Amino acid sequence: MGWFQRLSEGLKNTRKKITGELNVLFEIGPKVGDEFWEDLESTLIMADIGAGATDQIVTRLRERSQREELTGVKEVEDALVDLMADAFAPNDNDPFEKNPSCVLFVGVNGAGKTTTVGKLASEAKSLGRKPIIGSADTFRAAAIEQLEVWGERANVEVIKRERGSDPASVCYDTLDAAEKLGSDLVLIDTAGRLHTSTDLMRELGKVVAVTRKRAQMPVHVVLVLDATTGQNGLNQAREFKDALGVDGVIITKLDGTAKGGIALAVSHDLNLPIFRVGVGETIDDLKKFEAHEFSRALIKGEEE
Ligand SMILES: Nc1nc2c(ncn2[C@@H]2O[C@H](COP(=O)(O)OP(=O)(O)OP(=O)(O)O)[C@@H](O)[C@H]2O)c(=O)[nH]1
Ligand SMILES: [Mg+2]
Repeated sequence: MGWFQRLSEGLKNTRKKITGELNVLFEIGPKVGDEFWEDLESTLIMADIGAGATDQIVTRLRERSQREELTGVKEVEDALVDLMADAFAPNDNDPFEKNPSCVLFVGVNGAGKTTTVGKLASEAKSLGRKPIIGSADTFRAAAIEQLEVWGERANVEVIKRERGSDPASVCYDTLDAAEKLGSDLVLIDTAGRLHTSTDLMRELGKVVAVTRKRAQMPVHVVLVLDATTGQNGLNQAREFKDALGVDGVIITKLDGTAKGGIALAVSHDLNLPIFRVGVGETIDDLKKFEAHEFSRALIKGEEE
């Protein structure tokens, strides 16, 4: 199955939520006026894409429909896909394409941080880069072992200390090792924590600050968000962004959820680029995010 098909299959449940309504709406077409636009607005809001993005999309679609006299189902649908893609924050600063680059992965418990680090290490390796992994989750039982399994799968070295060590020291060690080995991509896993836990967020702030100070390469903070958490993901993103200055997000578990629309709410409302999306648990199930492709999979489910 090609990538678009996998994304489209993953977004099936989110799409179902939208297209039932949309198909009825599009059959009638924008010629019915206010009612059409109001119904379109509530359909998009129901799909978790948020009031801000919805308002921008519907206002622009309405203008365009009037200006270009769009009435056909396909025309309106294509314009909706375009405008939805435009509502995402631009993604022109991908830390995984920079060389060299150090990335700290943060997020709530179970979001998919460790898995994502493994997938990215493998991707970087296959592109001929020299990644290295740091295990700064020194808190959760078996976190280090889990990361080592990913390191083996990706054939990438994992720098660690015993459980309970200071996570900032692991970041130090990892950067030391990266310099010695000539690594050009440093991927650091951190312990999951609730965005509402002030102490743990402060600790993470310290880890980020120490890493920035020590690193000779640019340091980026990437938030990993589980799509299935829906609207709560928006709160998580806001808190992590405020506390740490997040550079962008990776949305995991888009496979199967009906809440995939949250990707747009987070990106639009908080002006955060989406760097990657996860659609499964295996090493190849992570791909670069493309706004147009995503929007098309969400609305139409088929390739152009
Ligand atoms: N279906 C699906 N599962 C995923 C995806 N990404 C991660 N997972 C699963 O989510 C679960 C948690 O993943 P982890 O990588 O351990 O999450 P974490 O954020 O490191 O968790 P903590 O370290 O406990 O905070 C695992 O069972 C993963 O296989 C994805 O894109 N799709
Ligand atoms: Mg983890």
